[in-house]
Amino acid sequence: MGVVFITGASSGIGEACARAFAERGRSLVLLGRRTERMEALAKELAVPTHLVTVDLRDHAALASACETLPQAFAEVDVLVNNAGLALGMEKATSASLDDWDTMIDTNVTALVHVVRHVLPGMVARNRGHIVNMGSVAGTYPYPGGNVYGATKAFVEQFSLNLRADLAGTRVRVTNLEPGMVETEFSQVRFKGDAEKAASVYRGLEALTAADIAEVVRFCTELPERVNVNRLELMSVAQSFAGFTLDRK
Ligand code: NDP
Ligand code: 8X3
Repeated sequence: MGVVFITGASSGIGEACARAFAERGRSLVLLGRRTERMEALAKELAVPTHLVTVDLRDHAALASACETLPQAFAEVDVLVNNAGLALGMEKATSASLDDWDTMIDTNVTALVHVVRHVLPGMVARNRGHIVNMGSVAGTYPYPGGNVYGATKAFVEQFSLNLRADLAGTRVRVTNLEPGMVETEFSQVRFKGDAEKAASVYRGLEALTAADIAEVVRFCTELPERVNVNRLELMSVAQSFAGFTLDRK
C-alpha cells in the first residue's frame, strides 16, 4: 500500500483524512504550517508519518520538500490536495485585494504546484489518485463568495482537465465538492472572530470533517477501474435558495 500525501493536515478535513487513512495502516505525508499540531497528530497515529512544515505559497520550499521526501515516503499513491481557505465575505467592491491574492495563491496556484510535483511519479508508476478539494461554492454562487467560489470553480475544471491529460494511464482524479463542514474554516474566514464563526453552524447539523474523510477514502478504495470525476455532498440541513431579484 502506497503513501497518502495530505495537504492542510493540521486541522479540519485534512486532519480527519489523516485519521481515516491511518486506520487503514497507510503511511502518511502530512503538510501544513502548524508543526506542533501535526506532531501531536503523528504521535497519536500508529503509522509511519513524515511531516512537511511549509507555507504552500513558498514555491521553492514546496518544491524542495517534494523533491526530498525520504525514500519510504517518496512513492505517493494518494494525494489529498486539501489545503485551502476562504477569507472574508465582503462584496467585490470592498473586498480586500490581499485576501483575494491569498485565496488565489493558496487554493489555485499552490494546489496546481503540488499536483505538478507529485504527478510525474504517479504516471511513471501508472497508478495513483489525486483528490482535489473543491466546494459547492465552485458551482453555486452566493453574495460575498466572489473569489473563493471562483478558486473552487478553477479546482473543478482543473481536476476534469487533469483526467483528460491522464487518458491512457491508471491515474485517477476526483474533485470533491462539500457543502458546509464544521471545521476551523469559518474562524479563518472571519479572521479569528469566534462568535461570528460559531454563528455559521448555530442551530444546524453541518457535515463533519470525518464525513468528508470517509468519502475521500471511499473514492480511493473503489476498484481501480472506477474514477469518480466529481462528487458533491451537503448536510441535509443545507439546500438551495432562489435567485436574487431586484424588484422596482
Ligand atoms: P481548516 O481551516 O480547518 O483547515 C485548512 C487547512 O489548510 C489547515 O490545515 C491549514 O494548515 C491549511 N493551509 C491553509 N493555508 C495554507 C498554506 N498557505 N500552507 C500550508 N497549509 C495551509 O478548514 P477545512 O478543513 O474546512 O478546509 C480544508 C479544505 O476544504 C479547504 O480547501 C476548503 O476550501 C475546503 N472546503 C471546506 C468546507 C467547509 O465548509 N469547511 C466546504 C467545502 C470545501 P496551517 O494553517 O497549519 O497551514
Ligand atoms: C465552503 C462552503 O458554502 O461556506 O467551501 O462556501 S461555503
